[in-house]
Amino acid sequence: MIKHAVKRWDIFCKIVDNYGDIGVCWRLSRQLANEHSIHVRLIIDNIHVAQKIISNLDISKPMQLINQVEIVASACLEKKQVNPDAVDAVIETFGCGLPEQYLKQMRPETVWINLEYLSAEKWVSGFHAKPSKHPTLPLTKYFFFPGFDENTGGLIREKDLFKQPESFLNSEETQLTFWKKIGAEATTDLKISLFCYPQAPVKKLWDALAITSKPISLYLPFNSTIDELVCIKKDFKLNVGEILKLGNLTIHVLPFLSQDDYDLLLLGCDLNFVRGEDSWIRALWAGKPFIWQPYIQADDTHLVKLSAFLDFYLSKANPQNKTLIYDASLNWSGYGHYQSNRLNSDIWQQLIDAIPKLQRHGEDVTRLLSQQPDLATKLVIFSENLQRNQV
Ligand code: TRH
Repeated sequence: MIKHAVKRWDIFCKIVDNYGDIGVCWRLSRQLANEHSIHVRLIIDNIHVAQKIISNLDISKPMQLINQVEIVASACLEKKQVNPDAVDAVIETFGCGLPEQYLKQMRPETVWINLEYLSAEKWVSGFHAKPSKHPTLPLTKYFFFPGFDENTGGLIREKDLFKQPESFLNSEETQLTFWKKIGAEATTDLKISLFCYPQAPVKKLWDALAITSKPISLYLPFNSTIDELVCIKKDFKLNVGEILKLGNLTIHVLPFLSQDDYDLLLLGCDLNFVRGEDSWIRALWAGKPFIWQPYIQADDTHLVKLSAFLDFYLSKANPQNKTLIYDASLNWSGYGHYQSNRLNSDIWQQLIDAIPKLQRHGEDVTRLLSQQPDLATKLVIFSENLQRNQV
């Protein structure tokens, strides 16, 4: 049992693909355990993928305590080593479903919440915190929607999040140590990080960056989409540690970083390309200009999500910044669809030139959002209110 823990929560994580599911669950679990003194049991279906994010995870151990979080391989459920007897709240993430046996053992008073995907769409606040009764068992599940306005579940944000940038950005020595640690040289180049899905027009971006007037270093943390992404030459492969020169652009292939180091990379760069859910929000907290690529969905649903976010993010931006970020984002995500009416070959050059102005805008949005309560805090309050029947 974790020291001083008064409540016990089970968080279920199903890894669909990529790293977002476990990325979000791991951040949330750590925060609940460390800031809210909750004994969190994180139950993961694919411990091998989880190891990418929780680097000190020992895959030979079905149960282990890391950073005050008890990590459990879901195989333990089958062996009936895990049950909801003494659990106060059960968090099902992204509609992953709960095992039948576990569900049958749940007490009616146990709080059951489904943590949904993040979206800035307007309908989210209307659906946040709504209940749904189980068709046969005496249980009610509540839908908790993260979001950008006060009437949603908020965004994941740790208590000390903004202390880190200060100490990182104010110390040259800390920065030097960081770049060395991740296998990159410190440079005075303009710095860009790149994490995207293979559909992004990477080659077009690189071609444009190669002929900019400024030297640019682009940092590419190694991940499973790199081979599909890189189509510069036939049969070309990029390996960790490799440095590739294309005109004024230097591409550094980094290892896949720990979550904490990835956050620092976002902070250390002048512009970040991010994707999915978790890196998106970390880019927002870094306060640097960023281009977000949503997870690609059928019927271009991701473009609806993208537009909703841009409407929010750019609502107070000046007209030039607004047009620029909108066009760059649609180019990046809607490649093929928006090419004819939106594509402007100078867009990436314009984006580079606008970085200082975009940064000021990014900082304003970050400041505004950081005044709202964070997701973990809202989740804890919501769960306590449910226990007292006050929702
Ligand atoms: O990996 P993703 O594409 O995850 C996606 C989304 O969450 C999507 O909504 C979901 O449906 C799908 O998964 C299943 O992108 P995301 O959300 O940014 O998650 C990446 C995680 O990996 C995030 O926690 C940051 C972390 N990361 C590192 O720890 N080190 C790295 O070097 C990099 C590049 C990322």
